[in-house]
Amino acid sequence: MGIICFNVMLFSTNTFRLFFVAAIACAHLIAAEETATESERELAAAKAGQRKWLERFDVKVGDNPLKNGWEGGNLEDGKLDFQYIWQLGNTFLRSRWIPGTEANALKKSYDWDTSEFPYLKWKWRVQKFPAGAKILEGKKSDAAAQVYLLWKGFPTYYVIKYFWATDDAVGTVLEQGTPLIGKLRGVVVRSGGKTGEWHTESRNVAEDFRKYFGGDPPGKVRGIAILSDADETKTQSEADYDDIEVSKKP
Ligand SMILES: [Ca+2]
Repeated sequence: MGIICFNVMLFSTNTFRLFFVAAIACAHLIAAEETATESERELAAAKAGQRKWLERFDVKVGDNPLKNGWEGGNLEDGKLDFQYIWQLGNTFLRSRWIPGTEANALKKSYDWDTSEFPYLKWKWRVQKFPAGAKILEGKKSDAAAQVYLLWKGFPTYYVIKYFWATDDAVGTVLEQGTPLIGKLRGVVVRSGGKTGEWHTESRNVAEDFRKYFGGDPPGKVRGIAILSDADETKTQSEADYDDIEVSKKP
């Protein structure tokens, strides 16, 4: 469809109006095609009980995420910058770190059994990387996009963070916490790259838990969070999120 539309637009340059009409028509066609494909995929997977949507952000632009089941994760000052953005028939969530705040974060309670649905999949794209950030260096530890999971064991809480880092090597692992407070492991799953490009991640969360904590998860995942920050580097940090799902297969 993309090539056909490109050609239509290329050969519709007689007048600006024709070009404009062709461009709009192509945008609708691409959106319709993506929607149809996505709908078919969703229907088939749901019918087979293979996956469940956690969040697609397909709500009205201008809505407040805090009214759609999400809570502010920035407890210090409560300042947040999250917006629903609509493009090509789809709505997604944009997160932009506000200078002077600790982080731009949202969290949502979501119980899910990783023994039944081990995979977490989501789409994200970075708009602005925090320049000079280094995950393992406390005074530079920022990332444009992060997805967190929480397990409530007793007495230990467990957190796995998935980072899209500025330039740390993929596979870099951040270790924080103690058994009495909680243990956190953060892994860089993507690093750098072009801004403005969507990427999809698929993680076997049950396997990651065993790998990073050395045993099975203490029950279900209890919550998920997304975060952008640049408070250490005092630069900028911005990313988009969409289509978060859990599934039985990658
Ligand atoms: Ca969406």
